[in-house]
Amino acid sequence: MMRILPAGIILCFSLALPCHAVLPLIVNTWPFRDATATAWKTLSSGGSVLDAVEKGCSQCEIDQCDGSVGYGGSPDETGETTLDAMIMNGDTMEVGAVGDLRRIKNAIGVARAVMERTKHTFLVGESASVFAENMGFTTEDLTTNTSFSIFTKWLQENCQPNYRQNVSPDPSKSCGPYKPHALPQQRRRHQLIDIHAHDTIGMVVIDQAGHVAAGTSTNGARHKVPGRVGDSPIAGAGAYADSTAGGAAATGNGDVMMRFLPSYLAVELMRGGADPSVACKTAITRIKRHFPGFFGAVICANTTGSYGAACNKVPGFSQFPYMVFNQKSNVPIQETVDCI
Ligand code: SD4
Repeated sequence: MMRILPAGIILCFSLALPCHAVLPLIVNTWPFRDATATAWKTLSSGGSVLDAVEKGCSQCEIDQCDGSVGYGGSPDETGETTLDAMIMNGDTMEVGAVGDLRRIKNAIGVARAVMERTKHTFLVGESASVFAENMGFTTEDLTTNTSFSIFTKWLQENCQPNYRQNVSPDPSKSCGPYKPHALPQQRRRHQLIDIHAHDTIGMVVIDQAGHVAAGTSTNGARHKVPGRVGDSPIAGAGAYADSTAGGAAATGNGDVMMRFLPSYLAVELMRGGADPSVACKTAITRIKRHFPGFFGAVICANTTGSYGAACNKVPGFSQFPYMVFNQKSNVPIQETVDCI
């Protein structure tokens, strides 16, 4: 049994209930502390859960968190940085998303504009940039000295690694241009994303009344094929929110993870009563069954304020750090989960 106090603190009378069950709650992927703090500040100064997700993820876009969020990171095969982002309202089940967004820094802001200023859900590429510009977002070059030098180094190294397969010339040796060749009998299953070239921000915010929002922002995969959109802007893959159950968000190899809708699965499991840690683990296990070497992690939170995370253990990645902020901690706290 549990009782919700006016301050939003949930007392755990049952030992079965995790004692960190406190609302409001912010959970986000990776140790992106400033993003967590910004989301909390937004919420505590009267902002909605959507405002908190938007501002929190925008903070990472400004800070270029780990070089994997926002401008100046993950140049594609042509050297351009393109952005993916989404935001979801767990009360109304509305979603706004952008993929392959060019020349606009505030991708999650544009995602929110898609949600609020169109009847669509997902805009991509050049057209998304035109939409953003029309909505008043500034157009600017997303290239920085850092992204340019990552790109030139990659060119000097014969475009290695890259995401091409079943083409000639041999993509493990060359920069193309590529032409398709006959598919082999046995398809190889790749570990596509370099675990050191990643780190999407995925955030779940739940307020005292149990309203849930979730969102993501990323510059995707380094050296991606132009036009590639990852899991992060896809509802149910990158993030999912439902105020009758909870929220979840994912990070990692989006090319693989998007096929399993791990955020949707985790929320559905929580709806069925699964503890957030168990829900996250199950979402990871489902992918692992087919792609044991995939790199990825999921964060989960339910509407009682319980939360958890899970990740897939691969060489060089055995623990996953994530951020938590609730009434109890009153500061952003970094937590770590052992990968399975
Ligand atoms: C993508 N999921 O575009 C993102 C990248 C990422 O940790 O999260 N890496 O595939």
